[in-house]
Amino acid sequence: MHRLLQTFQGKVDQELKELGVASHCCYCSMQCAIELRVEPVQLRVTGVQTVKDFPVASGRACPKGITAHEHARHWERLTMPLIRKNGQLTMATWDEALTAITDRFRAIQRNHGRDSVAVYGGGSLTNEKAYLLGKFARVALRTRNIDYNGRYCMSSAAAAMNKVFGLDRGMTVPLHDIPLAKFILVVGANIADCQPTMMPYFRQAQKNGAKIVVVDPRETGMAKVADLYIPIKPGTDLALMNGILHVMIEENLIDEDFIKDRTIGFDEVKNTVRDYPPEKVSRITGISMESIVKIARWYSEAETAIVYTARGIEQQARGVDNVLSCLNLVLASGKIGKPGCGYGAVTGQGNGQGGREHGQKADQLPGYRSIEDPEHRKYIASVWGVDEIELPGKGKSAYELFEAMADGEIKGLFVLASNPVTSSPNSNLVRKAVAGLDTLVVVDLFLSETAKMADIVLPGSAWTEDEGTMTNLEGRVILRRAAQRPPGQARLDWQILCDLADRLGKKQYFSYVTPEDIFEELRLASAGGKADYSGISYAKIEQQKGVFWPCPSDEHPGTERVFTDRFAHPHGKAVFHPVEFKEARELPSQEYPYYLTTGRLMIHYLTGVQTRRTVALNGKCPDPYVEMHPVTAAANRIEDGDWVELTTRRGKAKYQVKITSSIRPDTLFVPMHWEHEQSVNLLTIPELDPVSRMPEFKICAVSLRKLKSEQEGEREHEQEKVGLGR
Ligand SMILES: Nc1nc2c(c(=O)[nH]1)N[C@H]1C(S)=C(S)[C@@H](COP(=O)(O)OP(=O)(O)OC[C@H]3O[C@@H](n4cnc5c(=O)[nH]c(N)nc54)[C@H](O)[C@@H]3O)O[C@H]1N2
Ligand SMILES: Nc1nc2c(c(=O)[nH]1)N[C@H]1C(S)=C(S)[C@@H](COP(=O)(O)OP(=O)(O)OC[C@H]3O[C@@H](n4cnc5c(=O)[nH]c(N)nc54)[C@H](O)[C@@H]3O)O[C@H]1N2
Ligand code: SF4
Ligand SMILES: [Mo]
Repeated sequence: MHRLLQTFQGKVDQELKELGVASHCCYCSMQCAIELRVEPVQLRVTGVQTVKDFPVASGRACPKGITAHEHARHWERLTMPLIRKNGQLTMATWDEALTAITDRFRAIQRNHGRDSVAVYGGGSLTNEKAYLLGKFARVALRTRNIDYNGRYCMSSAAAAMNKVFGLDRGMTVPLHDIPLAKFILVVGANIADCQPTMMPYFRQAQKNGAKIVVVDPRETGMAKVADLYIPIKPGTDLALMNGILHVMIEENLIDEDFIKDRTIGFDEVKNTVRDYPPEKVSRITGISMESIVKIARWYSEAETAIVYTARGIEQQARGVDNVLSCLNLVLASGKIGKPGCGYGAVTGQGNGQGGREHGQKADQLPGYRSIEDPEHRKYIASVWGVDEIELPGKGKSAYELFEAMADGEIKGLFVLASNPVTSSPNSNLVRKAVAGLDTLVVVDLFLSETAKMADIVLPGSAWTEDEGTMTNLEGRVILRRAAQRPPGQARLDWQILCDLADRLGKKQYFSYVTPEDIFEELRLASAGGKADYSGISYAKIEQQKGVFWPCPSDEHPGTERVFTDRFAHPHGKAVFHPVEFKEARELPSQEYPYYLTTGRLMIHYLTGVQTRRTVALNGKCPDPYVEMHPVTAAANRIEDGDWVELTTRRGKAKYQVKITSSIRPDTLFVPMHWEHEQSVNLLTIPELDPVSRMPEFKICAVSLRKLKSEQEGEREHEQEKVGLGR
């Protein structure tokens, strides 16, 4: 029976007018459960319904979820392979395209070494595809250079959690613990816009008596629900956290027993934070001493508490240290490993969590194994049936891959499900680097900015077409079923990888009949690793409505709460890390007088390739803009709707102004959801965190110039669109 029809068994409604297929929204890390309504003759998805009896969002979905099926059948969807001929992307057969890719990659690798071809993945891929992409790089291409967009996303939080806990599972407790917390600290996370269906958990917590504190330079939707909103100066959160801990120590508010029994390294942190009295921290952060003391007391006095962080503090060149400063607080409070207590790095992409566990990161092998650990290498080599010495070592991180392309060290690039020309910092350099490649291959649904620059574009599969598992922000592994076939000649991503591996002479390692076969191999590969999925199966996921990893055996129910009696380091303790405040790399100056920060809007998703093609969403917000405080606007004689040119040391871009008092007067905000000359990454700084290699998307110095009129702005804007591409 066709795989799609197996999916429908037992779900066919009475009159066979519509089928219901269990799935999860393709966008953010909540992975809200939805049912795809499918017209059964042509197997066409006609709509989406929310699902009440699935935990996580319990019948809720945001406007993106309700319309998430639309882009999959947008008229611009790629349906044929394309090859660049005489400068133009031209329709081609699969045979031509796959032959061209293998011939060109082989020639590059022959002439410049195996590592001269790089692979770049994404966090919207299912676990099966992410796993397969890692294996494809290491076994089929045998290159060390594979990384993915999660480097720009979760890498700082992941590195900090690994240092402190010995394990990176985004959230240490499930969402249903939020209403149990009596205090919640949210640092640099705009959950109201980025995980909208999580908000009812916070409201419930407040009803149960919780106090919520939100730290953000913008008074976001999240900040508006807070009991205390802290409009922090960008880049100074670490000082604030050290200051809060200073007060907790001074006022004897720490949990001495927990520190003694379950942690190591507190004394050094104590010495460090001695230097962060409220007066000093208030000067650095712009936050009142009263607020600093209040947070320390609220946190300590509450019986239960959870701290959440997201990209606001993580996407900085001190992102790891920023998270470490938050984790020092968590450990000193002793509020972790118990119901209603813990920490969460709020994962971003649909499979941001699983995408970083199974091998598309430069230094990782499946199951969160290290590519530099001889035992780990040996195990994965045995699962894959290759010799350990054939496995390449650790490769370059995302932005460093583009630097290596600019230097001519990397000459070929294979991109699956990401738009890095738009989403990388300092895109002027990235554009040049990519334009200089010998061969760029992009597998996507649309001609994204990156795909437009490719030599070969392959039409891949949308989320409604591919079966597979995703791991949500809680660490819950869920399953999406396929509901329709890819349009035209588009193919399933995993089959494309298998076809290419076959042509590269590696067929025996890539023989799968279904995604479930890939998952079965992933289970084995993850067995005994930190992210152990070996006890998870498709059937169990359906039965239990998701399974939390680690889940090391068939009998194991999965692990909702981690660290209940020990942390994941071999000694079982959590480790404090002293961290000192340092200013951001670029501070406002006379020439560039404001901070520029970047982030998200509820209506759009990442580089907007999908949501800008969804009429109901795009209609609400078709163009980017810059948010500016009324005081800043007045100082520059700017009115709402005026056009300005923003300039940083790296580039220029033009935006319409939206005046709002919800932002600090010293800070401008531009959302990241647009490509080409509207992309804010023309302006961002490629300063990287020394440990996580995360770029500083959240802070650089910017100047603004008012354009004479809206027309002038628009005309220049139109003119610059011409002539893009390769
Ligand atoms: N609607 C929508 N939802 C999404 C996404 C999307 O594109 N659209 N993307 C998904 C992905 S991949 C991710 S990673 C997540 C991101 O989720 P978030 O990290 O919550 O979102 P951002 O808007 O990037 O940044 C959060 C906040 O950080 C603040 N910030 C900036 N600088 C600082 C600072 O120095 N200190 C502090 N404390 N805060 C600062 C910004 O003002 C912003 O409000 O969202 C996911 N969900
Ligand atoms: N300035 C600034 N830049 C940022 C950030 C920021 O906050 N500020 N945030 C960073 C973060 S957190 C992230 S996660 C990155 C994200 O950056 P990107 O990875 O560039 O994000 P997307 O826009 O989701 O790109 C996904 C592409 O894959 C395609 N696609 C989606 N699903 C599939 C699939 O299943 N198969 C195939 N073949 N294609 C698919 C889509 O059409 C789209 O073109 O951006 C980073 N860049
Ligand atoms: S975008 Fe996120 S919150 Fe909205 S429906 Fe999709 S998974 Fe749920
Ligand atoms: Mo992200």
